[in-house]
Amino acid sequence: MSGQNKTLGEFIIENQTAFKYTTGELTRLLNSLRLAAKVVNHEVNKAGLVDIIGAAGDVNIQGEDQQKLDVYANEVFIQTLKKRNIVCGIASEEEDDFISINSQDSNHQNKYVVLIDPLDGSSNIDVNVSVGTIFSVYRRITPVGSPVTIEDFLQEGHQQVAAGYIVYGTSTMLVYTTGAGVNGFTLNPAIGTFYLSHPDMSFPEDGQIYSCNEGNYIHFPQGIKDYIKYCQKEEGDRPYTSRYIGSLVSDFHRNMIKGGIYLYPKSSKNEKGKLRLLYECNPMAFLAEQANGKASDGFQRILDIKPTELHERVPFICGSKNMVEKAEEFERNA
Ligand code: AHM
Ligand code: MG
Repeated sequence: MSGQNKTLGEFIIENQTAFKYTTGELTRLLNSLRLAAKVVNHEVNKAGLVDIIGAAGDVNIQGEDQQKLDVYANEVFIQTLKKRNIVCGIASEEEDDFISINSQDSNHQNKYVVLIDPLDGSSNIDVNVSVGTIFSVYRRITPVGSPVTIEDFLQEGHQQVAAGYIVYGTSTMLVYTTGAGVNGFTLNPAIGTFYLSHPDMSFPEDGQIYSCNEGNYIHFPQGIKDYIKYCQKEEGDRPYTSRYIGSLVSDFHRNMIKGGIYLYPKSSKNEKGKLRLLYECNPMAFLAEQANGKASDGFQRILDIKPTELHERVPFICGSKNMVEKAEEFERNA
């Protein structure tokens, strides 16, 4: 079968044997995320109809409360994973604490925990700009058969078993890795099927796009300011092009295809940066490395950072390898 005709469902099954642990559990987990993605996609696509079908806080024609889309997406992903009894624990950017599943019965046999940012960049929804879902999967480290603990979630990023995102863009795509490269699937909305459209995705080693919120420039560390000036300098293949959607998944996706760097550094306003290590940076870093790119906090590899709390933030620099290394060089020499 040609790659172009292959569906995500077929691809997941075909690659099942490539997983390190082949009990079929990860396959079921990825299938559940695929299902939840389609449900959320359906709702996100209706966002522009808010004046017609009602906004968050309204009661719709069926007498149901209209929810904010990020709250809705959070519930869809959590409920899908819970009801299908796929994982032993979930942590979400939208929840204060992690969720332990089936702590009351003997169903602790599940081995995986999922960490999720259900709708990243949700401030873009009202203006019809792309948003995304980011997910990250680990094998639990506490014994199977007992309730999960915080330690199962605070693992270093290099321990991830799978990670991916869904970008609800001009097309909806699901892009993921299980540690053997990165593959992208595009949803055919007419029949609700994801097709393999971007096999073996890879960051060009060099790029000419830089993505950061330059409104924060005066608050950036000196090394980042110097790197941005470097990007803007007329020399060789520079100046680079500035492109910032303000939606991590979309900025990352574009940079992976075209070559580029994404930066959310710390600033004098935001001592640790803005992005969350567990829900945003680690999964994107795993994807970046699997796609020949690089992810750093400016000084060290993101995937080597030992998390200390669920909602921890870190500075994030990610994208084409040579560009990230150049930014690190400016940080070191500042
Ligand atoms: P969120 O999790 O509250 O949606 O914030 C994450 C988003 C990223 O998608 C995006 O890259 C960044 O925040 C934009 O932040 P800013 O508006 O400060 O540039
Ligand atoms: Mg987010």
